[in-house]
Amino acid sequence: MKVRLIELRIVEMKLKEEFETSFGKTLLRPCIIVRIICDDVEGWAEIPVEYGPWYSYETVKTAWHILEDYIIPWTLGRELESPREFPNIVKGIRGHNMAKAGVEMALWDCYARLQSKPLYEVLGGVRDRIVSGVSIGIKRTVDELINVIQRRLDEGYPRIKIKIKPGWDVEVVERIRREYPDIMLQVDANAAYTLNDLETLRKLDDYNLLMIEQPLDYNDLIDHSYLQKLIKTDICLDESIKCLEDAVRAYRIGSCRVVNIKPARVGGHTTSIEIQKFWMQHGLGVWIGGMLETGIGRAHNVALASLPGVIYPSDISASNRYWEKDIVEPEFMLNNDGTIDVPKKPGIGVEVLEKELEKHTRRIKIYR
Ligand code: OSB
Ligand code: MG
Repeated sequence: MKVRLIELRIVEMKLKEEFETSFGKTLLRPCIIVRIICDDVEGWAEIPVEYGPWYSYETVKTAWHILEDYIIPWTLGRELESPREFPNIVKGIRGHNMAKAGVEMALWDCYARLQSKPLYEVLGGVRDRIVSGVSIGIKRTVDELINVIQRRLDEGYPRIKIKIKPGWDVEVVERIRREYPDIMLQVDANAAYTLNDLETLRKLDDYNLLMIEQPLDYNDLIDHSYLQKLIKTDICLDESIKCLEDAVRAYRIGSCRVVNIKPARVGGHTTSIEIQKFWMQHGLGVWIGGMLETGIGRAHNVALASLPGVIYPSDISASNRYWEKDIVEPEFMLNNDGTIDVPKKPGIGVEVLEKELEKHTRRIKIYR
Protein backbone atom coordinates (compact mmCIF):
# COMPACT_ATOMS: atom_id res chain seq x y z
CA MET A 1 0.00 0.00 0.00
CA LYS A 2 1.32 3.42 -0.97
CA VAL A 3 0.64 6.44 1.26
CA ARG A 4 -0.65 9.10 -1.12
CA LEU A 5 -2.28 11.73 1.09
CA ILE A 6 -2.58 12.62 4.76
CA GLU A 7 -5.15 15.08 6.09
CA LEU A 8 -5.16 16.49 9.63
CA ARG A 9 -7.96 18.38 11.25
CA ILE A 10 -8.56 19.79 14.69
CA VAL A 11 -12.08 18.92 15.72
CA GLU A 12 -13.85 20.22 18.81
CA MET A 13 -17.05 18.67 20.14
CA LYS A 14 -19.17 19.48 23.16
CA LEU A 15 -19.79 16.66 25.62
CA LYS A 16 -23.37 16.22 26.84
CA GLU A 17 -22.07 16.43 30.40
CA GLU A 18 -18.87 17.83 31.84
CA PHE A 19 -16.34 15.11 32.71
CA GLU A 20 -14.19 15.67 35.82
CA THR A 21 -11.12 13.65 36.79
CA SER A 22 -8.36 14.17 39.34
CA PHE A 23 -6.47 16.22 36.71
CA GLY A 24 -9.29 18.55 35.64
CA LYS A 25 -12.64 19.14 33.91
CA THR A 26 -13.56 18.72 30.25
CA LEU A 27 -16.64 20.01 28.45
CA LEU A 28 -15.28 20.99 25.04
CA ARG A 29 -13.41 17.94 23.84
CA PRO A 30 -10.80 18.54 21.15
CA CYS A 31 -9.13 15.86 19.05
CA ILE A 32 -7.16 15.56 15.83
CA ILE A 33 -8.86 13.51 13.12
CA VAL A 34 -6.48 11.88 10.64
CA ARG A 35 -7.53 10.83 7.14
CA ILE A 36 -5.10 8.91 4.95
CA ILE A 37 -5.41 7.78 1.35
CA CYS A 38 -3.47 4.64 0.46
CA ASP A 39 -3.77 3.41 -3.13
CA ASP A 40 -7.48 3.95 -3.77
CA VAL A 41 -8.90 3.64 -0.25
CA GLU A 42 -9.36 6.09 2.61
CA GLY A 43 -8.63 5.37 6.27
CA TRP A 44 -9.60 7.29 9.41
CA ALA A 45 -8.29 7.62 12.96
CA GLU A 46 -8.51 9.92 15.98
CA ILE A 47 -5.86 11.40 18.25
CA PRO A 48 -7.50 12.02 21.65
CA VAL A 49 -5.26 14.89 22.75
CA GLU A 50 -6.38 17.68 25.01
CA TYR A 51 -5.50 21.40 24.84
CA GLY A 52 -3.19 21.07 27.84
CA PRO A 53 -0.69 18.46 29.08
CA TRP A 54 -2.96 16.94 31.72
CA TYR A 55 -3.55 13.24 31.07
CA SER A 56 -0.42 13.08 28.91
CA TYR A 57 2.30 15.58 27.97
CA GLU A 58 0.95 15.50 24.42
CA THR A 59 -1.43 18.29 23.41
CA VAL A 60 -3.27 19.38 20.27
CA LYS A 61 -0.30 21.60 19.40
CA THR A 62 2.49 19.12 20.13
CA ALA A 63 0.73 16.40 18.14
CA TRP A 64 0.23 18.72 15.17
CA HIS A 65 3.89 19.81 15.33
CA ILE A 66 5.30 16.28 15.52
CA LEU A 67 2.98 15.08 12.75
CA GLU A 68 3.62 18.00 10.39
CA ASP A 69 7.37 18.26 10.89
CA TYR A 70 8.39 14.60 11.33
CA ILE A 71 5.81 11.83 11.10
CA ILE A 72 4.09 12.98 7.90
CA PRO A 73 7.28 13.75 5.91
CA TRP A 74 8.68 10.35 6.95
CA THR A 75 5.50 8.54 5.91
CA LEU A 76 4.15 10.24 2.76
CA GLY A 77 4.96 8.44 -0.48
CA ARG A 78 6.06 5.27 1.34
CA GLU A 79 5.17 1.82 0.13
CA LEU A 80 4.17 -0.50 3.01
CA GLU A 81 3.33 -4.19 3.13
CA SER A 82 1.50 -3.74 6.43
CA PRO A 83 0.89 -1.09 9.15
CA ARG A 84 3.06 -3.29 11.38
CA GLU A 85 6.05 -1.67 9.63
CA PHE A 86 5.01 1.79 10.78
CA PRO A 87 6.40 1.76 14.36
CA ASN A 88 9.84 1.11 12.90
CA ILE A 89 9.55 4.07 10.50
CA VAL A 90 8.95 6.48 13.39
CA LYS A 91 11.10 4.85 16.05
CA GLY A 92 13.64 7.69 15.84
CA ILE A 93 11.04 9.98 17.40
CA ARG A 94 11.11 9.61 21.17
CA GLY A 95 7.68 9.45 22.75
CA HIS A 96 4.73 11.28 21.14
CA ASN A 97 2.83 8.01 20.95
CA MET A 98 -0.54 9.68 20.41
CA ALA A 99 0.69 11.55 17.33
CA LYS A 100 2.22 8.31 16.01
CA ALA A 101 -0.94 6.33 16.77
CA GLY A 102 -3.06 8.69 14.68
CA VAL A 103 -1.21 7.71 11.51
CA GLU A 104 -0.69 4.08 12.51
CA MET A 105 -4.39 3.49 13.15
CA ALA A 106 -5.54 5.25 9.97
CA LEU A 107 -3.10 2.96 8.10
CA TRP A 108 -4.78 -0.07 9.73
CA ASP A 109 -8.15 1.18 8.49
CA CYS A 110 -6.71 1.48 4.94
CA TYR A 111 -5.08 -1.95 5.23
CA ALA A 112 -8.37 -3.61 6.22
CA ARG A 113 -10.32 -1.80 3.49
CA LEU A 114 -7.78 -2.83 0.85
CA GLN A 115 -8.63 -6.44 1.74
CA SER A 116 -12.37 -5.66 2.07
CA LYS A 117 -12.22 -7.01 5.63
CA PRO A 118 -13.44 -5.51 8.90
CA LEU A 119 -10.71 -4.03 11.09
CA TYR A 120 -11.41 -6.39 13.98
CA GLU A 121 -10.66 -9.36 11.74
CA VAL A 122 -7.28 -8.09 10.50
CA LEU A 123 -6.33 -7.20 14.11
CA GLY A 124 -7.04 -10.80 15.16
CA GLY A 125 -10.36 -10.22 16.94
CA VAL A 126 -12.45 -13.18 18.01
CA ARG A 127 -15.73 -11.60 19.22
CA ASP A 128 -18.62 -9.92 17.47
CA ARG A 129 -19.78 -8.06 20.60
CA ILE A 130 -17.68 -6.40 23.30
CA VAL A 131 -18.64 -5.88 26.95
CA SER A 132 -19.22 -2.20 27.65
CA GLY A 133 -18.40 -0.26 30.79
CA VAL A 134 -19.04 3.33 31.77
CA SER A 135 -16.62 5.78 33.36
CA ILE A 136 -18.26 8.38 35.60
CA GLY A 137 -16.54 11.63 36.51
CA ILE A 138 -16.23 13.35 39.88
CA LYS A 139 -19.47 15.10 40.88
CA ARG A 140 -20.33 17.93 43.27
CA THR A 141 -22.07 15.63 45.74
CA VAL A 142 -22.31 11.92 46.43
CA ASP A 143 -26.09 12.09 45.90
CA GLU A 144 -25.52 13.45 42.40
CA LEU A 145 -23.08 10.61 41.73
CA ILE A 146 -25.54 8.00 42.95
CA ASN A 147 -28.19 9.45 40.60
CA VAL A 148 -25.84 9.15 37.64
CA ILE A 149 -24.86 5.59 38.61
CA GLN A 150 -28.55 4.64 38.82
CA ARG A 151 -29.16 6.14 35.36
CA ARG A 152 -26.23 4.22 33.86
CA LEU A 153 -27.36 0.97 35.48
CA ASP A 154 -30.90 1.56 34.13
CA GLU A 155 -29.42 2.10 30.66
CA GLY A 156 -27.85 -1.35 31.00
CA TYR A 157 -24.15 -0.73 31.65
CA PRO A 158 -22.83 -3.87 33.38
CA ARG A 159 -19.76 -2.23 34.93
CA ILE A 160 -19.35 1.13 36.64
CA LYS A 161 -16.04 2.97 37.02
CA ILE A 162 -15.81 6.10 39.11
CA LYS A 163 -13.05 8.67 39.16
CA ILE A 164 -11.47 9.26 42.55
CA LYS A 165 -9.06 11.80 44.05
CA PRO A 166 -7.94 12.62 47.60
CA GLY A 167 -11.07 13.71 49.47
CA TRP A 168 -13.38 11.93 47.00
CA ASP A 169 -12.60 8.28 47.64
CA VAL A 170 -13.33 5.99 50.62
CA GLU A 171 -16.57 7.67 51.75
CA VAL A 172 -17.85 7.75 48.19
CA VAL A 173 -17.07 4.08 47.58
CA GLU A 174 -18.56 3.19 50.97
CA ARG A 175 -21.84 4.90 50.03
CA ILE A 176 -21.96 3.27 46.58
CA ARG A 177 -21.40 -0.17 48.11
CA ARG A 178 -24.17 0.47 50.63
CA GLU A 179 -26.61 1.23 47.78
CA TYR A 180 -25.24 -1.37 45.34
CA PRO A 181 -23.51 -4.23 47.18
CA ASP A 182 -23.09 -6.42 44.10
CA ILE A 183 -22.41 -4.27 41.03
CA MET A 184 -19.15 -4.58 39.12
CA LEU A 185 -17.36 -1.49 40.43
CA GLN A 186 -13.86 -0.11 39.91
CA VAL A 187 -12.10 3.20 40.61
CA ASP A 188 -9.60 5.30 38.64
CA ALA A 189 -7.32 7.79 40.41
CA ASN A 190 -5.41 9.07 37.36
CA ALA A 191 -2.20 9.15 39.40
CA ALA A 192 -3.57 11.32 42.22
CA TYR A 193 -2.01 9.46 45.19
CA THR A 194 1.43 8.67 46.60
CA LEU A 195 2.60 6.04 49.07
CA ASN A 196 1.94 8.61 51.79
CA ASP A 197 -1.75 7.82 51.17
CA LEU A 198 -1.30 4.14 52.01
CA GLU A 199 -3.94 4.36 54.72
CA THR A 200 -6.60 5.49 52.23
CA LEU A 201 -5.55 3.00 49.57
CA ARG A 202 -5.71 0.19 52.15
CA LYS A 203 -9.25 1.18 53.09
CA LEU A 204 -10.34 0.95 49.46
CA ASP A 205 -9.25 -2.67 49.64
CA ASP A 206 -12.36 -3.56 51.69
CA TYR A 207 -15.01 -2.87 49.04
CA ASN A 208 -14.65 -5.75 46.62
CA LEU A 209 -13.54 -3.48 43.78
CA LEU A 210 -12.83 -5.13 40.44
CA MET A 211 -9.61 -3.09 40.31
CA ILE A 212 -7.94 0.18 41.32
CA GLU A 213 -6.67 2.02 38.25
CA GLN A 214 -3.44 4.08 38.28
CA PRO A 215 -3.40 5.10 41.95
CA LEU A 216 0.21 6.37 41.91
CA ASP A 217 2.46 8.51 39.68
CA TYR A 218 1.91 8.48 35.89
CA ASN A 219 5.42 7.16 35.19
CA ASP A 220 5.75 4.82 38.13
CA LEU A 221 6.19 1.05 38.17
CA ILE A 222 8.22 0.63 41.38
CA ASP A 223 5.84 2.13 43.94
CA HIS A 224 2.91 0.32 42.32
CA SER A 225 4.81 -2.95 42.75
CA TYR A 226 5.23 -2.15 46.45
CA LEU A 227 1.55 -1.25 46.78
CA GLN A 228 0.29 -4.34 44.90
CA LYS A 229 1.99 -6.53 47.52
CA LEU A 230 0.12 -4.76 50.32
CA ILE A 231 -3.42 -4.87 48.91
CA LYS A 232 -5.51 -7.74 47.58
CA THR A 233 -7.46 -5.66 45.03
CA ASP A 234 -5.92 -5.88 41.56
CA ILE A 235 -4.04 -2.78 40.47
CA CYS A 236 -4.66 -1.80 36.85
CA LEU A 237 -2.14 0.46 35.14
CA ASP A 238 -3.13 3.03 32.53
CA GLU A 239 -0.78 6.06 32.31
CA SER A 240 2.35 4.09 33.35
CA ILE A 241 2.21 1.63 30.42
CA LYS A 242 3.42 3.42 27.30
CA CYS A 243 5.02 0.56 25.37
CA LEU A 244 5.41 -3.23 25.38
CA GLU A 245 8.59 -2.96 27.48
CA ASP A 246 6.68 -1.12 30.22
CA ALA A 247 4.15 -3.97 30.29
CA VAL A 248 6.93 -6.57 30.48
CA ARG A 249 8.64 -4.70 33.33
CA ALA A 250 5.33 -4.23 35.16
CA TYR A 251 4.74 -7.97 34.92
CA ARG A 252 8.26 -8.87 36.10
CA ILE A 253 8.14 -6.73 39.20
CA GLY A 254 4.42 -7.18 39.87
CA SER A 255 3.32 -3.56 39.49
CA CYS A 256 -0.20 -4.58 38.44
CA ARG A 257 -2.33 -7.56 37.46
CA VAL A 258 -4.39 -5.75 34.83
CA VAL A 259 -3.57 -3.34 32.01
CA ASN A 260 -5.89 -0.74 30.52
CA ILE A 261 -4.77 -0.58 26.88
CA LYS A 262 -5.43 2.68 25.07
CA PRO A 263 -4.09 2.38 21.55
CA ALA A 264 -3.33 6.13 21.44
CA ARG A 265 -1.17 5.89 24.57
CA VAL A 266 1.00 3.06 23.24
CA GLY A 267 1.43 4.28 19.64
CA GLY A 268 -1.35 2.32 17.96
CA HIS A 269 -2.78 -1.12 17.29
CA THR A 270 0.51 -2.94 16.63
CA THR A 271 1.81 -2.38 20.18
CA SER A 272 -1.68 -2.80 21.68
CA ILE A 273 -1.88 -6.29 20.15
CA GLU A 274 1.57 -7.15 21.52
CA ILE A 275 0.72 -6.02 25.06
CA GLN A 276 -2.56 -7.93 24.97
CA LYS A 277 -0.75 -11.07 23.79
CA PHE A 278 2.01 -10.82 26.39
CA TRP A 279 -0.47 -10.32 29.21
CA MET A 280 -2.62 -13.25 28.01
CA GLN A 281 0.40 -15.55 27.70
CA HIS A 282 1.04 -14.91 31.38
CA GLY A 283 -2.50 -15.85 32.34
CA LEU A 284 -3.69 -12.29 32.94
CA GLY A 285 -6.26 -10.06 31.26
CA VAL A 286 -6.56 -6.58 29.79
CA TRP A 287 -9.34 -4.23 28.74
CA ILE A 288 -9.55 -1.30 26.37
CA GLY A 289 -9.66 2.21 27.80
CA GLY A 290 -11.33 5.27 26.35
CA MET A 291 -10.48 8.95 26.02
CA LEU A 292 -13.94 10.38 25.32
CA GLU A 293 -13.53 9.64 21.62
CA THR A 294 -15.88 10.44 18.76
CA GLY A 295 -17.25 7.52 16.74
CA ILE A 296 -14.00 7.35 14.75
CA GLY A 297 -11.76 6.61 17.73
CA ARG A 298 -14.49 4.48 19.28
CA ALA A 299 -14.64 2.25 16.17
CA HIS A 300 -10.91 1.54 16.59
CA ASN A 301 -11.33 0.83 20.32
CA VAL A 302 -14.26 -1.52 19.67
CA ALA A 303 -12.26 -3.48 17.09
CA LEU A 304 -9.35 -3.82 19.53
CA ALA A 305 -11.70 -4.94 22.33
CA SER A 306 -12.58 -8.00 20.22
CA LEU A 307 -9.10 -9.48 20.84
CA PRO A 308 -8.96 -12.68 22.92
CA GLY A 309 -6.95 -11.19 25.82
CA VAL A 310 -9.63 -8.59 26.61
CA ILE A 311 -11.43 -10.29 29.50
CA TYR A 312 -12.72 -7.27 31.46
CA PRO A 313 -15.42 -4.76 30.41
CA SER A 314 -13.90 -1.85 28.46
CA ASP A 315 -14.37 1.92 28.83
CA ILE A 316 -16.33 1.91 25.59
CA SER A 317 -19.84 3.30 26.05
CA ALA A 318 -22.53 4.09 23.50
CA SER A 319 -22.24 7.27 21.39
CA ASN A 320 -25.19 8.84 23.20
CA ARG A 321 -23.35 8.74 26.53
CA TYR A 322 -20.95 11.34 25.13
CA TRP A 323 -22.57 13.22 22.22
CA GLU A 324 -25.88 14.75 21.16
CA LYS A 325 -25.01 13.51 17.67
CA ASP A 326 -21.93 11.45 16.80
CA ILE A 327 -19.93 12.00 13.59
CA VAL A 328 -20.31 8.41 12.35
CA GLU A 329 -23.18 6.27 11.19
CA PRO A 330 -24.45 4.01 12.55
CA GLU A 331 -23.80 5.37 16.04
CA PHE A 332 -22.55 2.93 18.67
CA MET A 333 -25.49 1.55 20.66
CA LEU A 334 -25.73 -0.47 23.85
CA ASN A 335 -27.44 -3.86 23.47
CA ASN A 336 -29.80 -5.19 26.16
CA ASP A 337 -27.07 -7.50 27.44
CA GLY A 338 -24.65 -4.61 28.07
CA THR A 339 -22.58 -5.22 24.95
CA ILE A 340 -21.75 -3.18 21.86
CA ASP A 341 -21.66 -4.78 18.40
CA VAL A 342 -18.37 -4.92 16.55
CA PRO A 343 -18.90 -3.43 13.04
CA LYS A 344 -18.68 -6.00 10.25
CA LYS A 345 -18.20 -3.72 7.25
CA PRO A 346 -14.70 -3.17 5.79
CA GLY A 347 -12.22 -1.12 7.83
CA ILE A 348 -13.54 0.63 10.93
CA GLY A 349 -16.97 -0.40 9.65
CA VAL A 350 -18.80 2.88 10.22
CA GLU A 351 -19.31 5.74 7.82
CA VAL A 352 -17.85 9.16 8.69
CA LEU A 353 -20.52 11.85 8.33
CA GLU A 354 -18.41 14.46 6.58
CA LYS A 355 -21.04 17.20 6.96
CA GLU A 356 -21.13 16.67 10.73
CA LEU A 357 -17.34 16.51 10.85
CA GLU A 358 -17.15 19.79 8.90
CA LYS A 359 -19.35 21.51 11.52
CA HIS A 360 -16.89 20.70 14.28
CA THR A 361 -13.67 21.33 12.32
CA ARG A 362 -11.53 24.22 13.58
CA ARG A 363 -8.49 23.76 11.35
CA ILE A 364 -7.66 21.50 8.41
CA LYS A 365 -4.53 20.81 6.37
CA ILE A 366 -3.80 18.38 3.59
CA TYR A 367 -0.34 16.95 2.91
CA ARG A 368 0.51 15.15 -0.30
O1 OSB B 1 -8.07 7.61 32.68
O2 OSB B 1 -9.34 6.32 31.64
C1 OSB B 1 -8.95 7.47 31.85
C2 OSB B 1 -11.06 10.01 29.90
C3 OSB B 1 -10.09 10.93 29.56
C4 OSB B 1 -8.81 10.74 30.00
C5 OSB B 1 -8.47 9.62 30.77
C6 OSB B 1 -9.43 8.67 31.09
C7 OSB B 1 -10.76 8.90 30.66
C8 OSB B 1 -11.88 8.02 31.00
C9 OSB B 1 -13.07 8.05 30.07
O3 OSB B 1 -11.93 7.35 32.01
C10 OSB B 1 -13.37 6.76 29.42
C11 OSB B 1 -14.34 6.94 28.27
O4 OSB B 1 -13.90 7.33 27.17
O5 OSB B 1 -15.51 6.70 28.47
MG1 MG C 1 -7.50 5.72 33.46
